[in-house]
Amino acid sequence: MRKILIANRGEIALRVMRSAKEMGIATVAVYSEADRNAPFVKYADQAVCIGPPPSSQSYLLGDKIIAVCKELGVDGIHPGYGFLSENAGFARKVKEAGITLIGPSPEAMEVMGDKLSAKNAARKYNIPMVPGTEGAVSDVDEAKRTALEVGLPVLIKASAGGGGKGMRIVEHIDELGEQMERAISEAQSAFGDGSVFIERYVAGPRHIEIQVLADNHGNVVYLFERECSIQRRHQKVVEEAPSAILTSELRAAMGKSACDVARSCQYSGAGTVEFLVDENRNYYFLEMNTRLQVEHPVSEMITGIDLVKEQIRVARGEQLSFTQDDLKINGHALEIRVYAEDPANNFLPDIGKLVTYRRPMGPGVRVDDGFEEGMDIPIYYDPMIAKLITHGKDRDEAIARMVRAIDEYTITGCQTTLGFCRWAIQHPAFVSGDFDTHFVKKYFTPEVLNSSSEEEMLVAALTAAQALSSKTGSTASQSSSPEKQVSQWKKVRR
Ligand code: MV4
Repeated sequence: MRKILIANRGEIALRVMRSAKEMGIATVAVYSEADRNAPFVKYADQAVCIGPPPSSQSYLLGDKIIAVCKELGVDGIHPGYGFLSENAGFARKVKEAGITLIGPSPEAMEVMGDKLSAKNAARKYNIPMVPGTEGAVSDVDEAKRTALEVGLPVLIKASAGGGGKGMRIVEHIDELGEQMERAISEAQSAFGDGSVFIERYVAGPRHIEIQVLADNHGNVVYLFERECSIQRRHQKVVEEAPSAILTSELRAAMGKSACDVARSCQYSGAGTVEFLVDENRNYYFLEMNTRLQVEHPVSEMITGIDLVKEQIRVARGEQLSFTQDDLKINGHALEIRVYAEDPANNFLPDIGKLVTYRRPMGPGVRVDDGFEEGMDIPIYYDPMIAKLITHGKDRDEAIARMVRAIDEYTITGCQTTLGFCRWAIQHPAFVSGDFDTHFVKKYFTPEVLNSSSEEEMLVAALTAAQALSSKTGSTASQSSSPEKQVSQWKKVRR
């Protein structure tokens, strides 16, 4: 593999190119008109504009991307995450064009893309799963029998869904029929597939996922877990590795189960197996993501493995460069996602221009981003500005580093989730490790972000400054009240 095309944008395109460069592989970027000046376009050895800003007219045009590959003599495609990364149809076309997709086979994508077929493949390996229906249900009486058998509440899940899409909770048996009809018609219109299934609802679970790597020589290894319970409406906020609650026994058992899930679909490359862990530390397989995930850096930090390089090695037909016994957990890593969203305003996207953009630096800090100061954040895509990752000798050091790095980060021009993440990782429940997937819902209100003491101090300081400047006639702003200046200051702060 001498030249690869990255069928993606932003931070992940740049991240993939960096590993390719270290391996002596040439890189090709494809970009939309909205991304003309993006760092990933400048970083690539070659770059081709493939269309207007909407991803349906650019980043999702598989045929056009394959045509670019043929024109430029590209022999591998890295799809990143999102866009075409889990599209089996695209994977098949890439293969037919004689190009290597850096990812699993179309068949593995298909098996794991459908949640019921994923569970059925995994069942042959005795992997723990939440009790529920084995196949799709459309008969209300059958659904009721299952619900009573496994115990209420239950969840109705769309087989073609995933990541929380198309889920419905049912508390009372007499709601089941109506909810099922709704779930089926919703799934039909959202995914073109109305298959739904039922599972017992696990009430306060943790979301823990295992990173796996498999080559085409029968080697399958796990790179430990990522704790992803701190999320908001299925959007992850903080990720860490390792999890504060896994014992080495549980880690080994979940790791083996994850490798078995990979074996069940003859997986190849990097993948993630998602589990729920309940309050008694029982674990249940949920689904497998057949791509490199956003939060992969925390696994890289604690293992020292470059996951993108391993993906490329596997795609070239090589063996993994290490065995399970070579792997050990080194320290602790945290990642926060920095979004251009306003936590004070229901996390509405707050896109705009990055007027000031200064990254944190120093020991144990990694920033994966795709922006430079002065750039506009395009409205067409996910508003993630950056991933901020810290590594420390233990969890306390990783948290302290993250707080310090957040405080060094200077972003003005739009609201960001930096302050929200700072609040989350300093919350007593997070610090103690005693939290579940309901953390944000349980503890967050917009008020927690305007620390009133901080505000009062600022008002006092500005009042003093104004009193002073009116006496001396100096240049300090005299036009607005201290309260207004504080609110303006808070707006531009980060
Ligand atoms: C569940 C569950 C409780 N019980 N399944 C949401 C994402 C998708 N991968 C599966 N999800 C869940 N499945 C049963 N049987 C709770 C969730 C869930 C969740 C899972 C992981 C992280 C955050 C979550 C937030 C709400 C619900």
